[in-house]
Amino acid sequence: MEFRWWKESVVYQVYWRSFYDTDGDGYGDLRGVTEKLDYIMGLGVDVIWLNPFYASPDKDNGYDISDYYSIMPKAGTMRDFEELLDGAHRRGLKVIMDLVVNHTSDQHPWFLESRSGKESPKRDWYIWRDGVEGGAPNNWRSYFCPTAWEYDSATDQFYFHSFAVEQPDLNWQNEEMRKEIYKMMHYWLKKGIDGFRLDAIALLAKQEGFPNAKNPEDISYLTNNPGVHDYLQEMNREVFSHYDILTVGEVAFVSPQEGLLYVDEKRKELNTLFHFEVCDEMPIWDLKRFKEIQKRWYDGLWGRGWNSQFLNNHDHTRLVTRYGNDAEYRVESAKLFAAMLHSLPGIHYIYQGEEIGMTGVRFESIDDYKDIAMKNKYQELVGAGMNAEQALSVLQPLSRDNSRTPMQWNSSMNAGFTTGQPWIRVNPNYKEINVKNALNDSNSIFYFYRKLIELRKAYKVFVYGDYQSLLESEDQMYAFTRTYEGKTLLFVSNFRKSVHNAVLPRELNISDGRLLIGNYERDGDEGNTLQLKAFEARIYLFM
Ligand code: TEU
Repeated sequence: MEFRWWKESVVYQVYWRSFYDTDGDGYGDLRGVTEKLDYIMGLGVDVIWLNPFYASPDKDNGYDISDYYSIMPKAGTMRDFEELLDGAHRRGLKVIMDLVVNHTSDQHPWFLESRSGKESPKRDWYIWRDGVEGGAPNNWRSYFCPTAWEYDSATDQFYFHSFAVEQPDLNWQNEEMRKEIYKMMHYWLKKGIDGFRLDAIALLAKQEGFPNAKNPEDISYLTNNPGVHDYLQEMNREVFSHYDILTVGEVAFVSPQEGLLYVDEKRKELNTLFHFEVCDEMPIWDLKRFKEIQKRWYDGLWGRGWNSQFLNNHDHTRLVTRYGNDAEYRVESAKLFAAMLHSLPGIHYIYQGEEIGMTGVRFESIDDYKDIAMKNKYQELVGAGMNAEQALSVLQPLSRDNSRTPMQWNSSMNAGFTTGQPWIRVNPNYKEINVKNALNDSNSIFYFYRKLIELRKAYKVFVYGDYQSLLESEDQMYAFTRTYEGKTLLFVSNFRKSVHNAVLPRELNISDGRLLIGNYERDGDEGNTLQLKAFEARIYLFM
């Protein structure tokens, strides 16, 4: 496989609006990211992924863009961005931008023009259809609404939206529109950014004729439709191939075979993808299933395309709360998941706050939640007759706001995030869980992440090693090896809350290996039987 810098990278995701506020308006901002670059660099990561900060009415926290060329005032100015980019580059950090090209805001001038009349030159830049029998053109749901169509009385037609009503989908069949998008991509790349995280990129092509779905609840009809690869190959040819960048696309509802088509190095589309077999499709931790997913994706991609590893982001409840243990074993489980993800094949993504073991939240009132997806769903459930309290408790565990609360810097007011009124409530546990405490404790989750990243730099086997799963029949223990150029890395772990023995294959004699890192004090295990404590994880190296 070809060498590319991003294969060896660790990415740190900055949800800027919740990261650090420098002007007291209650929103994090780009200057806040710049101020914290030394902190980010201190973790040892290589790349920063910034969530969208383009001009936007902000109905979906920046994923509804109204001008691709300017910056949302909450985030700052173009100058602020240039300073951030410059500060990052001076520290050897790369910056990738989140880019949303499946849809725009309904306030984007293109859409306003498109909406203005059937004869508008931009009519075809979006997807307009006549209704059927007085209703929507078909029975599809959108990600955020019970229907994917919005009626517009001005022209007596419906427009299509895969997400919120305020996020009309662009019509990728329109070549003029595609050219405008490519031009805009060049604009940012020429500014010197190091790549894109491509939002909802597998949604670009729509099903021909928009046929009714048998089961409208299964929204996989929105994604991975014929034609999507033509657009991505064109995008690569027109834009990506001219730069040495990282492109990572969101590709939901695909098998590894389908996923490979997006990232196969020979096909020249994207560098890597986020598949959602874990984060979207595995609501609670299921190790057996996780192992099976890892194996299938490894078999599907390895040697041909590059995978990504993550267990949370701004859309998914924080990993200790959702998959680990956010009470008694918060620190142990956070470290276990970190060691596991970091040892698996693919780029490792860290979502801000994960490195200090931040947890999800449970706000008491729907008014404390800000997420449009949750709010819409709440309305839908209550509208269908569910009582309000129950609707809230059904939606709380997976609300996207679980991961969007402000970064916890210290134990002062608002966790040191802002001197103003934070746009979303701070997690009440900030007095205990915060960066300052983490940096003062040599045993903290933060330093564990940092060590893992150092190890990746020191031993290429973390990046390039072939993967082999062990202890396959165990459903509460995960062990695997990675092997590369005569070195073998062994990851071994216990997901129980109690002590358990791991019996490794005979040839893996612990006494021959070196413990690189573990989340408990080293003990005296020898031979091939390891006694692992609650949520214990170790990584050994054999050479
Ligand atoms: O998310 C795309 C999307 O909806 C799924 O792939 C995702 O896993 C979702 O959360 C389902 O649970 C992207 C952004 O990450 C998200 O924040 C935006 O709201 C969305 O696109 C629309 O732009």
